[in-house]
Amino acid sequence: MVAKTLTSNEIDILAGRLHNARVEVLDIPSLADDVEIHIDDAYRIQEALVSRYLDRGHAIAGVKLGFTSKAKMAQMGVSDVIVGRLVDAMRVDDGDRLELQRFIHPKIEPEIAYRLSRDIDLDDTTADIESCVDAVAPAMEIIDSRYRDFRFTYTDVVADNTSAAAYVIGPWQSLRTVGDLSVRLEAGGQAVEGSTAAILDDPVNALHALLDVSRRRRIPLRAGHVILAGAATAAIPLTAGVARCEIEGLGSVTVEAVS
Ligand code: OOG
Ligand code: MG
Repeated sequence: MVAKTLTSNEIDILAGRLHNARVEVLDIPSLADDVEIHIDDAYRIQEALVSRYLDRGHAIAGVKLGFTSKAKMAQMGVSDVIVGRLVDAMRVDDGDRLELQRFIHPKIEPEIAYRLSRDIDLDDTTADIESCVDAVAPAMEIIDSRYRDFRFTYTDVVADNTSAAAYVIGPWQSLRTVGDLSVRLEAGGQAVEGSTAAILDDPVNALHALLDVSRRRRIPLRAGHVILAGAATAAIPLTAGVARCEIEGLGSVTVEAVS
């Protein structure tokens, strides 16, 4: 069955449900339980959801990719890359504290961050995203699906701004190849290890995937934006204590989760 296009009013109501879930720290059932959502409308809901941050004086700080690793795709039962927006309110400084009460059921994952040094013209078919990136850093993302038990469909998670909740960036360094570096994340007494090669074989490929999705979904890519390339391993639950991610040759990044 083909999902019918939702009206602006319906888009707004669904974005409102996700917004309230975040603000009230109360999970909701899958939107797909009530309504069939086309992927185009899922990105419209995401935009309406993010605009609620902007209405409150926040600014877009960047973009994030999701499901760029086989481990994440398997963990979440999906099979395609997704893109969400990062807002300044989600940023935590390296080493800072993060209040767990803000979140429903947070998980943390190791990421590679890139920094855009120039605006990208989405209509320029010759645009070269690699030449518009000037720095790379170890990073961690805190994801917090607004859906009960992290159970969602592909369109659900796009609508929910790809579970984006918080992120922390380690020391920026000039751009270099980060194709196959070992990654270790420790949080809440658990540890996961992997390689940056799990990110589409090389995180640089996430930049190309991002440009492709951004063109189709009209997601602006601007100088100064942070790009999270997608988790290198499965996510682990974030509980009180220090979470730390170390990436070979890039150093480490930490956050202290407090209850
Ligand atoms: C969706 C977010 C996925 C990643 O790096 O793959 C993501 C989720 O797992 O809830 O951020
Ligand atoms: Mg992520």
